[in-house]
Amino acid sequence: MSTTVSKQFSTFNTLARTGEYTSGGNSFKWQSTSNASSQNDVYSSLSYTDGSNNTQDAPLQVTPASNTNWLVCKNLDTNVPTSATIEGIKIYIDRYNSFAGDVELGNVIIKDTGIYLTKNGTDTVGNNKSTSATWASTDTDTYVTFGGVSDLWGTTWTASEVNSDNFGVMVGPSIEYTGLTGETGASAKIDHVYVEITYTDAGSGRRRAVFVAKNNPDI
Ligand SMILES: [Ca+2]
Repeated sequence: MSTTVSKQFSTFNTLARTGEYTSGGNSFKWQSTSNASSQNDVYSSLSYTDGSNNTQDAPLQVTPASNTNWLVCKNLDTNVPTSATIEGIKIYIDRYNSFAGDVELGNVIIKDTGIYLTKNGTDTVGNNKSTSATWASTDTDTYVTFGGVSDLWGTTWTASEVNSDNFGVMVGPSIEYTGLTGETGASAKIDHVYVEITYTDAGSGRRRAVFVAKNNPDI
């Protein structure tokens, strides 16, 4: 019998992404990253900053769509039994694009381009679960999900790997806009990211069998 547990990430950071939009050392980075730890309409959002994360004048336009930094969410606050077999991993993300649109200036478009798990907190592993979805322009406090109860994202997992402080998910969208000045990406908002892990634990099943035998003299 499988068990599914819902777990919260406790460490969040922004991380440069290969091939992302950069100019003069500036890039779109996630700010206030720990705001993604709970669903409370307090968000992590992008800002166009230099290598020291000081805000810079954003490019006049970004077209075609270009990738931004990863938001890395890792370090679960509870542990899967070390004897367990991991059956599936499902990621929940509550996010939206707060840019309302402007008939003269255009629009800011935010799309999923990378949704990966990570084992070491810095490198992607397995499959990209992005379907290139465009982020909705209103916050409905609903979650989009990636993976599932029997989905290992195209790789293998041990309990110790998901228990590692560096296990997590890397969320990297693209940004695109034309005809605007100083769009920093602040309309890209992530409210909450969490994970469900499904596992079977043969070890606990054996322990239950021993308990029955010791308490039944007929066995
Ligand atoms: Ca939040």
